Amino acid sequence: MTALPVDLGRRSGLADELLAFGDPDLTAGRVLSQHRGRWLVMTPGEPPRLLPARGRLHDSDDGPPVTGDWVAIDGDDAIAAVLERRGAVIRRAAGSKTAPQVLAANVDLALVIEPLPDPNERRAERMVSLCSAGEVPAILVLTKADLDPEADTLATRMARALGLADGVAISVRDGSGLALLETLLAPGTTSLLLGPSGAGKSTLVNTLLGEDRQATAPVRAGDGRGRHTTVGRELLALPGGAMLVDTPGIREAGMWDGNGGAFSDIEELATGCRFANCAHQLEPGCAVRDAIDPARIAAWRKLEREQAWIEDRRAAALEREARGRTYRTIQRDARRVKGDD
Ligand SMILES: Nc1nc2c(ncn2[C@@H]2O[C@H](COP(=O)(O)OP(=O)(O)OP(=O)(O)O)[C@@H](O)[C@H]2O)c(=O)[nH]1
Ligand SMILES: [Mg+2]
Ligand SMILES: [Zn+2]
Repeated sequence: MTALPVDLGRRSGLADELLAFGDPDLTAGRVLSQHRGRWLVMTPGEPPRLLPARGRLHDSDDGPPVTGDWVAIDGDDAIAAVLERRGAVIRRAAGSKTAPQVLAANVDLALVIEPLPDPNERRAERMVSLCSAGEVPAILVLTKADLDPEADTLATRMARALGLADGVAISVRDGSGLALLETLLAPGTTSLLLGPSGAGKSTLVNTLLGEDRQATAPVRAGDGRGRHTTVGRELLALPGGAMLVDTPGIREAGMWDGNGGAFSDIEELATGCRFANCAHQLEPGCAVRDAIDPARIAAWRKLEREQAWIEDRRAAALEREARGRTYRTIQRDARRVKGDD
């Protein structure tokens, strides 16, 4: 039986990247999903395999491999290196003040998902900030368009307010918007679904796949919230040759690397404010206040404050680490003097 040629997404210069490691046994693969200390990795022409990663990867600055990573696999079938991440969406790890979490790597396009009839523009805005910070272009996708007759207008208006090039309203029930969305998922590219639980991410994935691969569940009757049905991030190949990452519903999307210019509308107008540090509240001569939705200005301010807070935390953690290192060096030198190292 000949294996089907599997497209794992485009990656220019892959062969050279591998050669640069200087180990002729290395082969390239792509991480489909993560499983407690093992990664499901696909190499072209072979079924996916669960592989361990070399210990040093766990402590590296980039952290262990994540879904979407291109990795180098060594002769012993272990992940030896993570290749440069081109486009990654990173948040502050839930419950941590000082650790990042890469949600997915090598992402060409993020689909910021909000469900109709009650999409949350502020939540979408935060997602767009994380995407921009990771140099991942984003589009807005409003799901469950069958529940709102104004879906298309709303998608266009909200996308514009968020500074995005595209906003699409889709429904898997009546099929609206799906053909348009599929044109945005180009063969060889990797797209990432980002949105709250119950928004219909996995239902969309199944529809695009043409099979019920991902588990889905109705939202709760009382408050319409999702049930966190999807628990891991998974890279899947669509029939048209595009790749898509299904993700668990996001509860928290803490800032990590700034808003990446997601508020360029505010920042551009702000050059016309009388005061350089204008917060666009009550300052005289403000060029932003009358031009931008007050809720967006408030959101910008909130994210700026959050970013400043996380940067303080990160700086403090680095300092602690540096102190710890100095202390360890002193201990080691002391041991050397005693001759037991
Ligand atoms: N009316 C309507 N309901 C939809 C549509 N798409 C999905 N749903 C429903 O929304 C509910 C949640 O769908 P899921 O696909 O499980 O949502 P999810 O975003 O994957 O949720 P998590 O995995 O928990 O993050 C299911 O009951 C779906 O049938 C749609 O286009 N219209
Ligand atoms: Mg799901
Ligand atoms: Zn101002």
